[in-house]
Amino acid sequence: MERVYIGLGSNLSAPDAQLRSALQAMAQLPGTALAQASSFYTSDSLLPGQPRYTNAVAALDTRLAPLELLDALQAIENDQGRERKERWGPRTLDLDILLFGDQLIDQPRLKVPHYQMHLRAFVLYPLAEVAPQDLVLADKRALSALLAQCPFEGLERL
Ligand code: A4P
Ligand code: MG
Repeated sequence: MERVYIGLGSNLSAPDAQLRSALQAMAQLPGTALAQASSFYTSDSLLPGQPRYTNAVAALDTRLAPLELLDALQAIENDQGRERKERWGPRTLDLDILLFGDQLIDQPRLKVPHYQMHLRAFVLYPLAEVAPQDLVLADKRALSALLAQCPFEGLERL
C-alpha cells in the first residue's frame, strides 16, 4: 500500500463538478481508497486567455503500481470528456500524480515528483491541507520549504 497525492485541475464544463466526480471515480479504483480531499481553490490559468481553474489535491492509498495508476487516471480523464488537442490547452479534467510514496520515478510516461509542483501555489497549498506537516519529498525537498518560497498570492480558497 502506498500513499499517493494526486493534483486535480479543471477549467471547462463546470470545473467544481468535474473535480467532485473525479474524486468519486478515484475512490472506486481497484485496490484504492480515497483517504482525504483538500478544499477547492480557484486561480487564473498559467496561460493567458484561458478560463480560471479550479484545483484540489487528493490523498489516496493504493495497491496499484505507478503506471497502473497513471492508466486508471487517464481513463478517468477520458471518461470525463478530456480531449487532448494541444499541450497545456484548456481541459475538463487533469489528474497529475504529484507524489507516489517515497518513490522517485523517471520514466518516459511518468515523472514523480511532478516536475513543476514546486512552482505552483494551486498544488502546494491544497497538498499541505492533506499531507503531514513534516512531509519530505522523495528528492529530499521539504514541503514546508517549498511553501515558504511559493506565495499564496492569486489563490482563492472556496
Ligand atoms: N506524465 C509524466 N509525469 C506525469 C505525472 N507525474 N502525472 C505524462 C501525470 N502524467 C504525467 O500530460 C502529458 C503526459 O505527461 C501524460 O501523457 C503522462 O504520460 P497531459 O495531462 O496529457 O498533458 P497536459 O496536462 O497538457 O500537460 P501537463 O504537463 O500535465 O500540464 P500541466 O503542467 O498540468 O499544466 N493554471 C492553473 N491555475 N491551474 C492548473 O491546473 N494547469 C495547466 C496545465 C496550465 N495552467 C494551469 C493549470
Ligand atoms: Mg496533466
